[in-house]
Amino acid sequence: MSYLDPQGGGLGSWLTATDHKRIGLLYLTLMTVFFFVAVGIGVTMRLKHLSGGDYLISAQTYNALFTVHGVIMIFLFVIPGLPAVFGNFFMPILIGARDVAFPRLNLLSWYFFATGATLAVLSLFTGNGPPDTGWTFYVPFSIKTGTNVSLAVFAAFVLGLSSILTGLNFITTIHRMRAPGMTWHRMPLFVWSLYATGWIQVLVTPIIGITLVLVILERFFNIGVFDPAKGGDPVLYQHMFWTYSHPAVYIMIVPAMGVITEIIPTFSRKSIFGYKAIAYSSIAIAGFGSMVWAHHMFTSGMADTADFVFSLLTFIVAVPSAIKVFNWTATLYKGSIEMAPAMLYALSFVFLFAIGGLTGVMQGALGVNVHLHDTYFIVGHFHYVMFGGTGFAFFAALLYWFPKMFGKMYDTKPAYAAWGLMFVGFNMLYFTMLVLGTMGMPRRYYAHLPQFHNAHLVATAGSWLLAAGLLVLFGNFLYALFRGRKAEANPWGGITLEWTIPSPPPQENFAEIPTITAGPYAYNPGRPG
Ligand code: HEM
Ligand SMILES: [Cu+2]
Repeated sequence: MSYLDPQGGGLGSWLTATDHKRIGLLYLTLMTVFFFVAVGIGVTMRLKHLSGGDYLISAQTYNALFTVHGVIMIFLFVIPGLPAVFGNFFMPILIGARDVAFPRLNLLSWYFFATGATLAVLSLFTGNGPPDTGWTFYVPFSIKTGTNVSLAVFAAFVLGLSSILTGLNFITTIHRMRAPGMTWHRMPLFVWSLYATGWIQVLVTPIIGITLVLVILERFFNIGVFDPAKGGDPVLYQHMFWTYSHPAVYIMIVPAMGVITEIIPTFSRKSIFGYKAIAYSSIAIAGFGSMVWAHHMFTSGMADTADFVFSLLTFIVAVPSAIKVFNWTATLYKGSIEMAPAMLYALSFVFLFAIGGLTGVMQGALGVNVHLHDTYFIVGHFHYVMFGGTGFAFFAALLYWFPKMFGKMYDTKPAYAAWGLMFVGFNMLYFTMLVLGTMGMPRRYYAHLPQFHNAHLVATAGSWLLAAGLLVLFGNFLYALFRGRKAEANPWGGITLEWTIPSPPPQENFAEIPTITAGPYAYNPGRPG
């Protein structure tokens, strides 16, 4: 019996599910809905820029839209996305376990997620208007504005609890529940990436929790931690915010790199090049990534020494990422490459993430940063990283694992067409933003000067192609769910554990817990896998 078969009670059996696979799907469902809402908001913001002046929506609405768009995309999609959906579904299977260490805690994480999401939505319709601070909730504006900031901040706080519980659960599971013979160095690299991510989630998320609680206390009781009029310090807020939020970008990107590391060997029919370097570079990124937060604050006021140290550390954290790119390329070299849709998205990840990473290194340079700070360049950069990186990895993961998760095959032709639309639209939209930024177009501006208008038109047209591509991609998945032909156990010829069990997986994953005798990517016997 597969995990999808009804266990009595229909919807009720899903909402009380403790099976890690069902919980993964609960996250996927909710997340997809929010993702499309936020895409709709993004497209609306772009429509506004069809005119340089007053058009379609008011300036105050624009402020609310970019806040809500950012909050949903960051806190409800890219941060939780890969661990909550694919980590939950596949990590136990990849280590040969029947579930995570604490299945009921896992369900509780989902409820925290759903509650946080609901509160975020409520913040739009209650109080004095939707929050208009931007997703960073910077003080002093966030303590002065009359809009519904307290509820939005509280929503983010509850989402943080969800993230911490997932991290704890994964770390414990990976330590305690590996199948016999699965040593640390025989663990699939996606599992390594989730392990590194788990530590970031557990160690830094409490910091944002405290920060957000302080904002609420400041709003209700004027305690004066951040308010300079009372002896507080607004720059302290930025330090606390980024001490979490920079490492949070590694909560997004490290599991994405893990996904890519599973896909590339499968479609190159080669074992991964430099297994240990990839495993330990995840840990290195988690470590160094936690020490670079103040590169968001070069223009906020710090001592020259501090500026220098944070700039240097920012350059250093690029090294472990570069190691991975090198190892992926070396894996492809002389591989017998099959350009399946999942592989195409995975390779696009490498390309788009490289642009995101390089533009990040540019901003790590002090002089360049002063010029680019708070321009569209920043918006272009983080969309390359988060959307081109984590987003494309999310789609690659869906294309790779969809047959396993649902037991259905999708049509590859629309998947290729979706890729074409998305790839062209994406670069039209965000590369143009990089150019606009260097020309001096500030971010979060409602209106723009005439000299920026043509570029804005290109970006807006790009947003249409991108959105069309997303609709084709997800339409194809929906169609496959209902009409797709039955998937085999191993449609891509993968050799990690999930491909050894039926599609969709049986309720307890394995009839018999496997015994592991080799590394996870032993495509070339005789060589160390
Ligand atoms: C079709 C897809 C998308 C479109 C058309 C779009 C468009 C936009 C636009 C126009 C802005 C406002 C720029 C400004 O005024 O400064 C923005 C901001 C933002 N977007 Fe997107 N976006 C899309 C997808 C995404 C995705 C997938 C993510 C995350 C993975 C994301 C994360 C953000 C964030 C964090 C902000 C910053 C909000 C702020 O500055 O406070 N976006 N986006
Ligand atoms: Cu950062």
